Amino acid sequence: MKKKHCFLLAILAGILHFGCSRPAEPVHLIPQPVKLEYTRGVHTLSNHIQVRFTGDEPGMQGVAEYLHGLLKSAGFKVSVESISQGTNARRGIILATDREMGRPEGYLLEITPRAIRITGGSLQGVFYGIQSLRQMLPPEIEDPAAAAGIASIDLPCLKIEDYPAFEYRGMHLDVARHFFPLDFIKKYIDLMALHKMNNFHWHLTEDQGWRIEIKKYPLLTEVGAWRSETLIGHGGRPPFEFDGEPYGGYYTQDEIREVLAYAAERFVNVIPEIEMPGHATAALAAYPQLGCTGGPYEVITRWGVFHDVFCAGNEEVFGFLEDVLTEVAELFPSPFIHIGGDECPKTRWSDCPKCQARINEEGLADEYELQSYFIRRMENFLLGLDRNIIGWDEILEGGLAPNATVMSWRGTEGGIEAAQMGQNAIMTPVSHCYFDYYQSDPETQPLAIGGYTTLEKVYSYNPVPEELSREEARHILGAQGNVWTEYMKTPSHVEYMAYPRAIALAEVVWSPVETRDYEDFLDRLRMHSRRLDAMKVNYYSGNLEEDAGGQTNNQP
Ligand code: TNX
Repeated sequence: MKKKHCFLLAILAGILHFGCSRPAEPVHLIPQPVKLEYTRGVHTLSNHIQVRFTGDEPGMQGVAEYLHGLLKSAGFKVSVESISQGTNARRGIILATDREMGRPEGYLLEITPRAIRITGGSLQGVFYGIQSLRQMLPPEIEDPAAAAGIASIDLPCLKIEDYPAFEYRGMHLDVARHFFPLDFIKKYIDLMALHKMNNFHWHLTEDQGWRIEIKKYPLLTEVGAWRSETLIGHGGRPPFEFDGEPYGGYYTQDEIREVLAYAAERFVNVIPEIEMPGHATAALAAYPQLGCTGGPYEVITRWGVFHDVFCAGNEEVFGFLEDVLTEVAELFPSPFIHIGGDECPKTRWSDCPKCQARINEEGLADEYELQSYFIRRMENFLLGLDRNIIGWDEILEGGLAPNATVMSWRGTEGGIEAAQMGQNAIMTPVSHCYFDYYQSDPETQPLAIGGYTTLEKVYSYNPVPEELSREEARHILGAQGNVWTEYMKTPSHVEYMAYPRAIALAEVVWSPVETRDYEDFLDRLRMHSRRLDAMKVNYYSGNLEEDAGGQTNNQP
């Protein structure tokens, strides 16, 4: 070849290498970022990637290592190095924080032909920038076996400016009606993080099982974590049919610490829920003296609301719950602890001399005020441990505890009432946020509790009720999807019910309401589903199959 041609070819190769004009696939992110602008060029990630982080930021090394882990599973060689603040690094993936940004969860992500720069309002913001980058990498990176063949990845140059609409972006999981293994809890948390969700509400105690080890009260798990059998089919009315199989399980405190460490690496706060005064039969089966009648009680084997609850007149009950909450608070760093408060029948209290004596001594009007007395006492105790309570919206009845956050589930009214009183609320109304409800024609679906909440309906949700003024609306912290598991026995069934509805909710709580566009969301979700496939998530796929009319071949 002539010298001149070689020279031209070298220039051409140079242009290609620096990617000044090569097109790359547009990105499809969920949740949709606040601002995304494509710039000229392509950034090519290939064999050796340098991750550089500002060294004097505590915790940044952990975030850099997390990114290292992601890229390593793509099969790349990665080095991680610390640089001092203010160093003008020009190549590699550069992680930094800028507290001046004023939005701790926000980030800027800039991809140029030479560098990828992620600047977060805090480490959490950097982490969310990394999640956006993760969603730009091929889905195979989620599955190390498939990722081995990736030689290089072309990313379009762009600039993203992003931050969440709401500070509370939650998913809940009931591990009491059915119990789920530790690995699945971690996967559930990782999926939350992928979609920039930040609060995992872990529903740990119920009538049908107590699932957290409490050192001071071993019978809670020796007795309370096990039921003799489980209802078959839908448990509306008798006659009931049972499977005759003992069922149970619980998490040790070490296992819980393992989950908390995993969640902390992903900036997911874990809120434990210890139910009181109702939904507590499993605890009563272990320690019958804590109920009004003294028992005997059995761990419940079917679904519903049950009459035996913690006695509100017995001091031993408060001592017991304070001990339990002390261990819980030692384990969980969460600023919030959920104390339940829902569906507490007042029948036993009406007939109980101790409860009636308490009503008299405290000058309470009725059993509703007795429930409020109960919750306020627990709130006071937890405030002493520097924690705030969250309770289901029934905690408004008989008077709201003064620092409580209300989880509005029976509708939006509870949240509206709390916000109008100047107290915080998290929206989780059955109408839009119950992922145990049918998501498509029940004829085509596995047995569920009832209801009908499609993906589109979840996507249409606006957590701020119209009734609120701007000032009151500030008390709406965000929203949460609830996954009650009466009718879900396996992790794959939980995934089938939770996904993709949880992804729609993730966009509702993160992206500005003005950017909401269901068709566009579906297009992005179709692309995104390849990542879910690589992560082996058993999401319901009926929404993604054009003209399928809700029919899908996949099942739990
Ligand atoms: C109501 S939501 C409950 C749960 C059930 C759920 C089923 C709430 C605070 N209580 O105990 O599992 O309905 O959808």
